[in-house]
Amino acid sequence: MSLDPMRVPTGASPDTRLTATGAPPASVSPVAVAHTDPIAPDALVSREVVVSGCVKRRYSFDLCALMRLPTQLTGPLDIVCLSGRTVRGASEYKGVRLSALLDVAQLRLPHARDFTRAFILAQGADGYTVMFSWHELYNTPVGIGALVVYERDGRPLDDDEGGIGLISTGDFRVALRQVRALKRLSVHLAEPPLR
Ligand SMILES: Nc1nc2c(c(=O)[nH]1)N[C@H]1C(S)=C(S)[C@@H](COP(=O)(O)O)O[C@H]1N2
Ligand SMILES: [Mo]
Repeated sequence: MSLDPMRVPTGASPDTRLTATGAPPASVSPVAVAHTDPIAPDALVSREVVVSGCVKRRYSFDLCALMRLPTQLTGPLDIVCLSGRTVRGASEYKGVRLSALLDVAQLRLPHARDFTRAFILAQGADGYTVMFSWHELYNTPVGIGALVVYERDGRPLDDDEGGIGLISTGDFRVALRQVRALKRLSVHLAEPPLR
């Protein structure tokens, strides 16, 4: 099955604005463990993002390559951590859809329907890793706001801000899937359960 008919939406328009809607529930904490914010190490910076794993073409996107893809703008956004602490507010991030990078690299699947169990791991320079499912990215509104970003409030993300990053504007707690210094997007297939 071709992925194209299921893309959401088809043909991204340049400079589309996304605005997060809806308030988070009282608690979105999925686990009962204490959450502490890691200390930002120095020189944690990314200048290119590698797309690897189950793809037809392993692909490396530097800033120029990202800027050739259709631009997306977030609109005002509060970056809130799991604890409820606001890490920062931003009036706008600029970037491109995570799915646009995947569309360039193209998923490599043993069987056409295997996209239903595909997932993507997004990893920062320090190893910080978050996950998106194919369905989230292509079959829910989350995919519209899952962006690889390179600019905030009209200025490029400095080295001390990690350079290229990732953000998911549809999340309740945006800080968690905000990956500073995004280095790698790897595509995987979950193992089907044994019968
Ligand atoms: N690469 C990387 N990104 C990360 C983290 C991290 O440890 N490494 N921590 C996350 C968490 S828990 C929070 S609260 C925010 C903190 O935002 P900041 O590092 O941009 O200030 O980054 C998120 N992104
Ligand atoms: Mo955090």
